Amino acid sequence: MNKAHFKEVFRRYAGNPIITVKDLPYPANSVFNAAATKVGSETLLLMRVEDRRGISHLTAARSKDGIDNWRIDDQPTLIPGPKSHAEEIWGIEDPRITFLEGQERWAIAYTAYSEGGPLVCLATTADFKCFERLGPVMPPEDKDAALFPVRFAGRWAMIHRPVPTFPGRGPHIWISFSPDLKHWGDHRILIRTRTGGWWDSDKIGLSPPPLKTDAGWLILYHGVRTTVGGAIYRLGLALLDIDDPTRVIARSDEWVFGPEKDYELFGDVDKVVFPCGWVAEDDEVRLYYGGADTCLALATANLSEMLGWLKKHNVCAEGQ
Ligand code: BMA
Repeated sequence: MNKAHFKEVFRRYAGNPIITVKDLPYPANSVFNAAATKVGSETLLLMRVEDRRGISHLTAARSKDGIDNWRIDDQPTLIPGPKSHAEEIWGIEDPRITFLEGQERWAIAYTAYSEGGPLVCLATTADFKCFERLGPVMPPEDKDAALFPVRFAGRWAMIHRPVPTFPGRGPHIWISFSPDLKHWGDHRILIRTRTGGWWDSDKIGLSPPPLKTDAGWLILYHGVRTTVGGAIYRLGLALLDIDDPTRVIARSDEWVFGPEKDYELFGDVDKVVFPCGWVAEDDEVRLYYGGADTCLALATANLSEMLGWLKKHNVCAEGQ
């Protein structure tokens, strides 16, 4: 289909990028890949900021409408603590926030860049000022993790993306379960990378946390294809059964969103759209994404349109 005739499901905010390194109150290299949540009536972003050594930390930004007038913390909000948390030696990256129902706390799943490679860590907070670290919950290499907001038969569930040492088949998206957020097991593959020429044939990973809808858990994931011009990071949709999140009931054939604008095409890493957070209010979803590993941008979509598009593009007749 001609690109020009594709009806955009996600519509870019005309004022993009919404936050760049020039908006930070201290010097840094880049600001991108932010988690998002509502705190009271405000939208909070927990942004990945890469400093001028190349090490990332997380900084909070708050806005009344989730679009502009962002108030950014004067100092980094959560900094790597390699003295007590050795796994954070080369920084903390790409957070995803989930409000845990019944706990009155948010959980943050983030990537710690350890000497053994990137791994998944969890922390919780009640105010985005004090954080309680649970430490590493998945060994390297593993990233792109987020929790579901509810328990399934008494267990928490987490989506993540381990990288296999087994050659030939790309890294898949996995799901694991835990009684206490600390000890994880019952690991299984949830969504596989495709093969050959597909847009998501080299690697895939969860983007924002799963979103509860009447049709099931809506999943937005990034898919990577490596070309002679470098890797292209695009986004696809999937749907999981509401009671059994190990069951994939829909997955899109096409990508639903990809790099097209200059702030997505050119930056520290070209041709990347990388969301780590979305906020749903009634039928409207605001998606916050990193553009080319350099800035933060916003796109909006209607939940009903996303689900309608996924139904039309679903490759799962029965599960996967
Ligand atoms: C992924 C992560 C993201 C980054 C993306 C593109 O592996 O490291 O933080 O945005 O690559 O460089």
